[in-house]
Amino acid sequence: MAANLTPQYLKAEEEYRRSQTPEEELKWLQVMFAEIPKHKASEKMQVMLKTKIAETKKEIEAAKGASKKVGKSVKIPRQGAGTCVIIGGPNAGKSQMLAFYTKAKPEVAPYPFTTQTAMPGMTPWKDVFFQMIDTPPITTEFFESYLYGYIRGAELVLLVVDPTSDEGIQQCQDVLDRLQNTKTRLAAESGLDEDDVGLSYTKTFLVATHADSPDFADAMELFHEYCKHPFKEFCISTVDGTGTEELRDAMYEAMNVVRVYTKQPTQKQPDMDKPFTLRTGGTIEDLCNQIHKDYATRFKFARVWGEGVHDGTVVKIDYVVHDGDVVELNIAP
Ligand SMILES: Nc1nc2c(ncn2[C@@H]2O[C@H](COP(=O)(O)OP(=O)(O)O)[C@@H](O)[C@H]2O)c(=O)[nH]1
Ligand SMILES: [Mg+2]
Repeated sequence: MAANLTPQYLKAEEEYRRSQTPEEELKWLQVMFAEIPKHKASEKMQVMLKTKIAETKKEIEAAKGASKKVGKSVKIPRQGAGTCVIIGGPNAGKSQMLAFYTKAKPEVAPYPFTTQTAMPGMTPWKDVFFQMIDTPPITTEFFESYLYGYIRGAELVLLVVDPTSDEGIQQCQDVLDRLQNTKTRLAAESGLDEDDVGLSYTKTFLVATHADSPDFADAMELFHEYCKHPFKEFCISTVDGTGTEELRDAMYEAMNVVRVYTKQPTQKQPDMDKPFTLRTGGTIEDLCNQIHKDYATRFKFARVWGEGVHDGTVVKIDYVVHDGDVVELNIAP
């Protein structure tokens, strides 16, 4: 877009995209509107934001009047460096992936609809963890509407397919069709639609399971013939481990975070086994906010050891941290 968008705007846009309630949406839309540069190039965007704000206010009002919906929406709190949602048709190998990467114990079975509710687990990557969520299958007849919220809120979606099964390829296409015309879509990269801020795209990997099968190569050829998709592709086997570490690295990379190690001014050595994770581009202020709600206001200065600076350099609160930085926060009592 031609408009020069501020980091604050981009951050609000990211939060808006991942909002789970209309109230959250309204809050971030208002920040976006306040932050958008008010000039000719952004006029269309300003109008779109105003309309969206009005619509969202109406939606909130309407919801107040109506009695509370009782769906079996399962709210899963975000944990760790980021979230990766596993979706796909029946029997694609979704639950087995969760069981492989995490300590969660989902039911794994060679018949469909074994998984009826979403289940989270934490997967390790070096010294941090990120979250993975297994979900019920998506078919032409069956779709849990809370999945929209999970997909929007996630850093990454894994669309899982078993290309070696008779129905696997069609079932994967069914999932793609199902999300095709909704406001929550799968894409090669996350973002909002340039012409409609209500339309969100979540970064997706296509994950083909059963790479241990002797039929796998032929099956993939057939898959590519029938199923066109724009996603980065991974071939894995949760039986012999093929491709699983490459996928783990790529999942972590998609979380788009940096690790920061903190130390107290009185400490000689930092806490090297418990890093904080901040979104790439995050600042000392973001770190303060993660640790304590009034650290940012009591902040005096920080010292940083790491890639971007000489050891122990004194920095201000807007310093952008790098992966692996050690930060000593000096906070007023
Ligand atoms: N050989 C092989 N079998 C797998 C693989 N992934 C899953 N399976 C099997 O495929 C069946 C369906 O797996 P499951 O994870 O329950 O599928 P879901 O319905 O997508 O959750 C189970 O019998 C799994 O053991 C894999 O990579 N290789
Ligand atoms: Mg399952």
